[in-house]
Amino acid sequence: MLINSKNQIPASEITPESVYLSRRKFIGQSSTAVLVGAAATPAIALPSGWVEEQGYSEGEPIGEKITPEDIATRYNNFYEFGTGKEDPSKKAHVLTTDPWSIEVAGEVAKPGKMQIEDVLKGIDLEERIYRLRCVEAWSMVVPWVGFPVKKVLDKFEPLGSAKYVKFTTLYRPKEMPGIRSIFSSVEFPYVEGLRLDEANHPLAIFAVGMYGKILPNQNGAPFRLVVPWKYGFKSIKSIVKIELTKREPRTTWNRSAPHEYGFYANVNPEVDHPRWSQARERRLPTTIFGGTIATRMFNGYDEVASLYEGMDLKRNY
Ligand SMILES: Nc1nc2c(c(=O)[nH]1)N[C@H]1C(S)=C(S)[C@@H](COP(=O)(O)O)O[C@H]1N2
Ligand SMILES: [Mo]
Repeated sequence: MLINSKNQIPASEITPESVYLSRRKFIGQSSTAVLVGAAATPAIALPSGWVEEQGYSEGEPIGEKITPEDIATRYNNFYEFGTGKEDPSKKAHVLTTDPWSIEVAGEVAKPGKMQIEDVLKGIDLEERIYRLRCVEAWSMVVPWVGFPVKKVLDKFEPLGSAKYVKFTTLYRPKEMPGIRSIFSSVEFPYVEGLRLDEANHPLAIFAVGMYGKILPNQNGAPFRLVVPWKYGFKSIKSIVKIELTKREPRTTWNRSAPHEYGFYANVNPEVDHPRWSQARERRLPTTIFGGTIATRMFNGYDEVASLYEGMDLKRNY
């Protein structure tokens, strides 16, 4: 299993010498890790040397290597910045991510809007090495820094009536040229959703970093979803709103082409996209020989299968 939650950041490794990575910092204190965004304390992310010490090997299954960082940060899908794979890395640097607030609404006992620093207060950061399988039939292996989605949801106390979670990306045309473009193929703001029990599964995380650093804008800074057993489009970036709902939310790709992109979007080699096979994938970086590997049910994360017991996954694609 591609998961490496052993790598919680030990407080003892958080030293003053920690590297400056951005204006935001991750601070570990006893059992807490706090993301602080104060102009007065321009600072770090993770302890210096932490990434190197991990070696990125323990959590890796045999034969699967971490995708080089420069590929994971330059080959992106983030349509708010354009539809080209290199558009996000070229254009997302203008995005302002500090300050950043997240609104939690709907079927919760404690709705409200919080600064990201407060949302993350008291939550431990972990490294999770996950496969990312795009519906376009390419994949990567990415070391995320994040924490279970459940930890955030629980703070707002979901009610018994909450059955789904709807996530919304920032809508800021001034900083997002893809939104202004007449060529855009989807509607904005980008919206995604999960069933509440899917969101509460321990493999579903919010990421605030990758490769031991603060999340680059093109990868969804400062706060994005990562659901490794589903096609990449479910892993919505730069989230500003989380809504607990009674009914299945209408999601961006499902709205734009319902027969091609379902609400569930579980990785499934047996259910082809109407225009191409999903049986195999190109693991990036692809060699000049262009080989592919077999795609696995749930992207290899079999432990989620019980979430779908009794469901026809061909119909609920
Ligand atoms: N807001 C938003 N989130 C998004 C997308 C997008 O266009 N807009 N693209 C999705 C798709 S199709 C994929 S494959 C992943 C890619 O994540 P990465 O660029 O970090 O690899 O982000 C997903 N999240
Ligand atoms: Mo994707």
